[in-house]
Amino acid sequence: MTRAIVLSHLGHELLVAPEPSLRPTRCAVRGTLPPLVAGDELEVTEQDGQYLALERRPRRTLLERQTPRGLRPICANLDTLLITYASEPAPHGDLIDPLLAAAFDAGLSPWLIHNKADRPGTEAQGLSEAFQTLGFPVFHVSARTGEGVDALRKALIGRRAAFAGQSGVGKSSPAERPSTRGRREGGHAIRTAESRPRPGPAHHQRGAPLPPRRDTC
Ligand SMILES: Nc1nc2c(ncn2[C@@H]2O[C@H](COP(=O)(O)OP(=O)(O)O)[C@@H](O)[C@H]2O)c(=O)[nH]1
Ligand SMILES: [Mg+2]
Repeated sequence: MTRAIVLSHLGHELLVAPEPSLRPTRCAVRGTLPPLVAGDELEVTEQDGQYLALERRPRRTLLERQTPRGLRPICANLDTLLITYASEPAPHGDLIDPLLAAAFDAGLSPWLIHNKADRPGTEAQGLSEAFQTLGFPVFHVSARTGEGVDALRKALIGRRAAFAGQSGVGKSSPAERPSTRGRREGGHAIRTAESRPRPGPAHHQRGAPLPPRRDTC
C-alpha cells in the first residue's frame, strides 16, 4: 500500500498525489470510504498503473464552511490558512473575520497575505497595519512582480496551506508563480477555488494541493 494525498474530485474518481513521486494521478475509490476532501490522506494500492483508494487516514485538521444546511468539510490536514486581500478589489468587510474564525475553529494558523503590493491601496494597507498590530503574521507580496513570494514560500516549507479570500485578490497567482529558485522544497501549498463575499458566518476556499512540479513551497 502507498500513501496518497487527495488533490481534487474528478466525478467518480479522484486526482491524488501518490508517494513517492507525488505526480497527480487518477484514482478509483472503494465504495466503503467516507466522504473525501482535498488534503485527505489515503492508503492506495496500485496495479498496472491503476490506483484504488482503500482507506482514509485520520485527519489532523478539517477546515469547514458554514452553509444553510450546516457545516460542510472543505479541506483536510492543513496547517495554515492564507487569508488574502489586495488593494483591488477593495477588501470586503464581511469576509476576513469569518475566515479568521474558521481558521481558529479548525486549529489552523491564520496568516494574512496582502497581495498586489505593486498597487498600494489605503484600505488594504490599513488592514495590514491593523493585523500587524494584533500580532498576526502579515506577508506583503506581489504575484505580478514576484515581491515577497519567495519569502512566503520559504515560510511555508513543511506546512500545508490554502489560500482563502474574495474573488480577484490573487489567490491563484502567487501559488502559480514559478519559484525564482526553480526547485521543489518540500511541504505542500494549496491551490484554491473561488469564494464570493456574501453575508454569513464563513466563506472558504475549496483547496487542492498544487501539482508537485508547480509546488515550490
Ligand atoms: N497588479 C497585480 N495584479 C495581480 C497580482 N496578482 C494577481 N493579479 C491579477 O489579479 C487578477 C486576479 O488574480 P487571480 O489569481 O485569478 O485571483 P483569485 O480570483 O483570487 O484567484 C488577475 O488578473 C491577476 O493577473 C499582483 O500581485 N499585482
Ligand atoms: Mg483563483
